[in-house]
Amino acid sequence: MDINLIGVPIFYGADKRGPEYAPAKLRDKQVVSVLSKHNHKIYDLGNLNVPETKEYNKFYAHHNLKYVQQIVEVNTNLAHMVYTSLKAESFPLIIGGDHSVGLGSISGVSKAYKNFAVIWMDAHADINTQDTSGSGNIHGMPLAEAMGLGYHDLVNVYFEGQKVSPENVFILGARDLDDGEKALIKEKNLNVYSPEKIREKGLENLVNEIVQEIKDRNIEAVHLSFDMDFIDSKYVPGTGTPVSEGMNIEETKVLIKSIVETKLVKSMDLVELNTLLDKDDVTADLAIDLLDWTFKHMR
Ligand code: 4U7
Ligand code: MN
Ligand code: MN
Ligand code: MN
Repeated sequence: MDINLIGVPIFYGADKRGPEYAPAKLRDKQVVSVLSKHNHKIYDLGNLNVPETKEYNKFYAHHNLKYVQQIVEVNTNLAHMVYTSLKAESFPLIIGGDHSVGLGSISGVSKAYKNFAVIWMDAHADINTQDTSGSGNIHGMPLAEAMGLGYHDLVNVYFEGQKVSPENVFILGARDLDDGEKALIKEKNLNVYSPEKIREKGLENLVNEIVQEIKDRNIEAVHLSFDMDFIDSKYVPGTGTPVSEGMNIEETKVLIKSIVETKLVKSMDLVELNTLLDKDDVTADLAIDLLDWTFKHMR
């Protein structure tokens, strides 16, 4: 398989420094040769430009959205990189950065595929809007924006309107939801599976169930968006918003393997590795291990 590696060194969505160093860290850890082992050809396209800004410009466009303009600019460029990669039949692997990049990735996929699904592995649902977010941090909102909910400039990134329909979104591992997010899950009847629910169903069963739904709907592609905080906080010191009661590393691998083996995954994000919070590189090494595992099972 051909893989386009796209670094997005951004922290504006988290409003906390650290995730912007992840692409360089993973390159130091030889991400390119690790992925090449599995008979893939890796094209490292480098990092997207992230514009500098002054801290006092944070709330320039909206009082409860930090750095909207910068996030819109980066995600527009990311969307086009993802779209052109897919058109060239090269798998876009997006290395964040914070999770605000999920919006650009999904927007690019959305221009390439009419009928696709998103599997969002995360302790959070990332479906806040400017009206429900307590933090104003846009990394807690990308999935809402991709579903057409939220601030106009974010909803209309790359092209106007909704990028993915809510019934094609599957959120795995969620265990820290804000009140507004809970309300939205009810209202839209979103597919959200907590770690507890995943274990109850059985890991492979759950994936089979999702795949069945996806196949029934003639879905052509799946975008996998992996937030490092999906994994239980005791294994991931190097992430900005860690949450306990998550799945362990083995369980995470079982899930990823069965998702990837469906052959439907055509693009992926790996986000929210915060190198400044990491201890002895354990989270960076874990990110490498997960990418190694993921692309070993990808053919
Ligand atoms: B991440 C939060 F309030 N929901 O909106 C928020 F708990 O990309 C966290 O999943 C968002 O890491 C976490 O600020 C965003 C908070
Ligand atoms: Mn997230
Ligand atoms: Mn998260
Ligand atoms: Mn986080």
